[in-house]
Amino acid sequence: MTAPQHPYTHPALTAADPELAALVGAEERLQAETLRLIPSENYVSAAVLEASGTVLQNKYSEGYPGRRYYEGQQNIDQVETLAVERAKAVFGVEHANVQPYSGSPANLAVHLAFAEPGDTVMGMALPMGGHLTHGWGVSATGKWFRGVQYGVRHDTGLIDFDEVRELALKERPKVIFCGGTALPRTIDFAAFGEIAREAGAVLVADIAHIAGLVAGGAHPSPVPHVDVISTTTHKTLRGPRGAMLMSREEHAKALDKAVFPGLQGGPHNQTTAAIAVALREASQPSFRDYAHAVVANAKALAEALLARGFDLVSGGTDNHLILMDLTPKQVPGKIAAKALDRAGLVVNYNTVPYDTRKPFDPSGIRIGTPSLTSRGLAPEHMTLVADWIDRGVAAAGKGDEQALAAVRAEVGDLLGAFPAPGLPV
Ligand code: DSN
Repeated sequence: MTAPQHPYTHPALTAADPELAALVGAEERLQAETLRLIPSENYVSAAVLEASGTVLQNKYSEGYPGRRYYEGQQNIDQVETLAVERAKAVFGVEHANVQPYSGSPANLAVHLAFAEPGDTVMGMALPMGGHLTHGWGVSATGKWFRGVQYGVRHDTGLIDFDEVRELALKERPKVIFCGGTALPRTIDFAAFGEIAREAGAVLVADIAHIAGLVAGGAHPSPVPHVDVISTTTHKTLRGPRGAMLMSREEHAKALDKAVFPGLQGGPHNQTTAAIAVALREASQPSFRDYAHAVVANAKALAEALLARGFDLVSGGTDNHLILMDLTPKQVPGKIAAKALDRAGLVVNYNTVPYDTRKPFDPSGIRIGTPSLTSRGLAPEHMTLVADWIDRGVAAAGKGDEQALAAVRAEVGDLLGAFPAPGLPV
């Protein structure tokens, strides 16, 4: 395996805190030398990285542009306005709030805007591919609100819209969430829209996973069908760790009030700046190519995995994500994920719908193609990636560390030719 040199590019940090600088350097090497397959992760550009490490960090800005509780906002107001205007242009929405600290507070803000504590909210069950913050019991959204959950069909792994409609009409939730964290298929926003209108609910599309695909035209947009869009900015959108809420003008005030002062204090201006940069990148023609390449890679990888006998939830993928049930391979998800990590393939273990195992030791693993596409890997490389996963899972079952080391060497060899954005070379 080639061992590329990664000299520290953080001289002040290295001088002030060598221990911490060494950890940052080690993480840079890890991200350079491993194939990162976690579908919610990515590599930001050097420009996004620089924007998020600026003196904007030093400024308090409670409020919104032109309506702040602190002076000295001459530049910050323009930064936030730039981010907002770019979000509106990229996603074709009337209103954008770029202040939520991350996806979980963004979704809590949506609850705050449209429901009272104790009200019923509806989302996809976490073990079916939904998100904690869509009313799942262990989250504040499930403790302070009454969460009811829909799932996917056992036989197809797809959402059953008859079930969703029946539940919505029976429970009359104030808010319905669609979207999630382990959904390999296109979300039918139009079908959710019809149901939400019939039930009198506010429909929220959580597009955190697919925001970059929507921006790049590789997944249908929720805009004509939903009331609110919630998204993180750091997954397929390739921005900093942050979030946005978007809507038509009629919901702007409620959302803004819920984010600040409802839930948060001062926005993280350095993150707002980096979101603005990421949105500028997402508006370029090359980002459309990126979004479509993410999907092409995922489809090629799914085909190659199916050819090797893997059981994919819903039989494949339409987007960036593949959910694999390893039950037929007789290797638990956690054991497979940890072995693949030792082989230089970074994945996460995950429940699969109707999992008979526990969430902390489930049957599946979840993989995705956003990061490897950012490095320039193409469909022709996906046979190799599937082969490594196949060998890694087989080695996990046998405890064959030599086989894992062999895969790791091959991964390093290939990745040497595909430097990751934003990392020192
Ligand atoms: N962001 C989610 C994911 O990894 O998909 C978890 O909250």
